[in-house]
Amino acid sequence: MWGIIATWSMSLESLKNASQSLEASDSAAKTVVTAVQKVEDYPFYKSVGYGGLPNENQEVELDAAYMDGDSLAIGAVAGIKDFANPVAIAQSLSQSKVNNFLVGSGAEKYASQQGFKRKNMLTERAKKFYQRRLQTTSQTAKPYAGHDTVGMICLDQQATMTCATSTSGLFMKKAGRVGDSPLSGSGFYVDSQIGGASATGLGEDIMKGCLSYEIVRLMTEGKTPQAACDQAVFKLDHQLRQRRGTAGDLSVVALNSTGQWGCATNIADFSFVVATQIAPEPVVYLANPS
Ligand code: SD4
Repeated sequence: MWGIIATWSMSLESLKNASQSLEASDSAAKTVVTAVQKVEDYPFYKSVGYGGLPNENQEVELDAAYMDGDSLAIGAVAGIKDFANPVAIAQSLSQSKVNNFLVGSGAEKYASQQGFKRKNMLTERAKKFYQRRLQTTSQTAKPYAGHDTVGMICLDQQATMTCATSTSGLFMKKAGRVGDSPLSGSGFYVDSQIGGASATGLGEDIMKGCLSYEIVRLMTEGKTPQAACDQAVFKLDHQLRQRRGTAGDLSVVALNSTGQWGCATNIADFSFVVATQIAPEPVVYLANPS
């Protein structure tokens, strides 16, 4: 059995290729990194990779992670500038015994030493968007509330599972701000013997519930991916509303080791994409709060 699930409809094209790779018995490692790279390379997605929106200093700082569900190896980068494919750097970091999570200039030095491709990730389009947004933001004092972090979980025919995330984080974030996406257990987690999960939304709130690990933990107890996603998102949303009156956006996807999948959200029309061996043509679904 193979399967792949990804946050947001922007992952559709990537999953078409991923579906073919998995059908041809490619590894989950190669498939997930290639699929996330494709999203990173596309200039019109405003919160991932090239064309991602800048921080308050007009710099594009990217976060990404990779996890191997067999060895539980993790690699991650945060606040990295001027490199084309943060997810590939994260995967490379997962292969070391230590120094798996590098930030800022340390991550850039590593990427450069390893020969990763340098690229100015700020596009003219993103600059213009920034300027327009700056005007409205200073009038309404509302930060950007778009949510398009890519997170994918993949199961290959050899029963290995992997997952990966990549994001430019919140638009107009402070320099050095890190969200949930590169944090193990919050933005992602995968164990080939059980399953994996990935989150998107307001990182500051996702971290409060270690959402991805919580979903995998619930699957370990025997819950289906759907039941685990519902329970984890509902509980955190409830806790936050009870204690401070509001909850940030929380959306998750999950896949287990048998290819069953699930999703949950507390926002309207959260889109995600799924392909499995049983239904290999990727389908975009819309989820709503239940
Ligand atoms: C973050 N969770 O940096 C990310 C943002 C996100 O879709 O998911 N956007 O907080």
